[in-house]
Amino acid sequence: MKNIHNMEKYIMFLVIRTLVIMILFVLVMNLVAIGAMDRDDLSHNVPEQMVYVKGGCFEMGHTFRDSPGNDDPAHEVCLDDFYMGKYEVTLGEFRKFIDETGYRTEAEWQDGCHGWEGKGEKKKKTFNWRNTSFSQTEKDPVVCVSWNDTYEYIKWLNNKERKNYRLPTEAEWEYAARSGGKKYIYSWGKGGPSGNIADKTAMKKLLGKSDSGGYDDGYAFTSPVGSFSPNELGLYDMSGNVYEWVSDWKSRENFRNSSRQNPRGPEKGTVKGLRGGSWNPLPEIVRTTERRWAVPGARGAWMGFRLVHSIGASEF
Ligand SMILES: [Ca+2]
Ligand SMILES: [Ca+2]
Repeated sequence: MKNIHNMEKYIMFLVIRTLVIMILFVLVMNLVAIGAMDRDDLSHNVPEQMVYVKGGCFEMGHTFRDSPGNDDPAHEVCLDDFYMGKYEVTLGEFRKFIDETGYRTEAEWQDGCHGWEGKGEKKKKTFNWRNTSFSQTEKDPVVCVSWNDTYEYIKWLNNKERKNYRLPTEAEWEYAARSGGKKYIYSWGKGGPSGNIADKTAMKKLLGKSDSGGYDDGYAFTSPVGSFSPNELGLYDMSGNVYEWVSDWKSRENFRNSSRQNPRGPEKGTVKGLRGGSWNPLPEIVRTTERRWAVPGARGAWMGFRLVHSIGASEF
């Protein structure tokens, strides 16, 4: 009887042990699956027309010591992951917003936009996103949009698509333009240039300088987005084509004492940031660290924007 009792206890022990092993196995497999889903969500479930930008730390600002400019001093910044639009927002995309909402841009109900006429910039009441002073395709970046106009466009798009699009912060823009914070003065990296900048065609058509040599991109004004090679993150036209509005207010003091983690600029200000330069004939402004500003109501035929989308906790 004692042997039978011991045998029953042993069998019970084997059953319980097997059950415990099975439960542990199922738990571990579930945890592995959840981890894989998280990674998949971050790196592959990317919104349409956007790329996944893996966050990290980099030296923002006057890294190259080549310009005693407004990007001083260089300082370390660390960013969370985010998604960024491959392209500047196009004329065709902006037209959908206008068609659905009837929105009137600031250029249209105020005193127009700065365009190009003859050999110089000129502000005219008739210039706006539909009539920029030069011809554009639906794939060209929308221009003559103020920072305030971009705010209205993003509000409409977020409501329509139930998303969280926004303008990039200045730090996100620079980190992305430099292919994840690399020491690239221009977004095309080493070699180049490759983009729509103040080239031979621009010098000839805009300024009448027929003898100017060097790089020729073939476009005097805007070019369709994605006409040139992307940078190492798959982003097009980060240097040149059109300036891109960023979300930050300007503050030299804030840049000097910038917070290290996900800086967003000061709470208040009078002018908003613009990055990346444009087709307009000022070659130095296409540097990745170059910082420019304008009042939020400003518009020019060289100013557009690009979207980002937050991931998780960095939403704002
Ligand atoms: Ca050009
Ligand atoms: Ca650009």
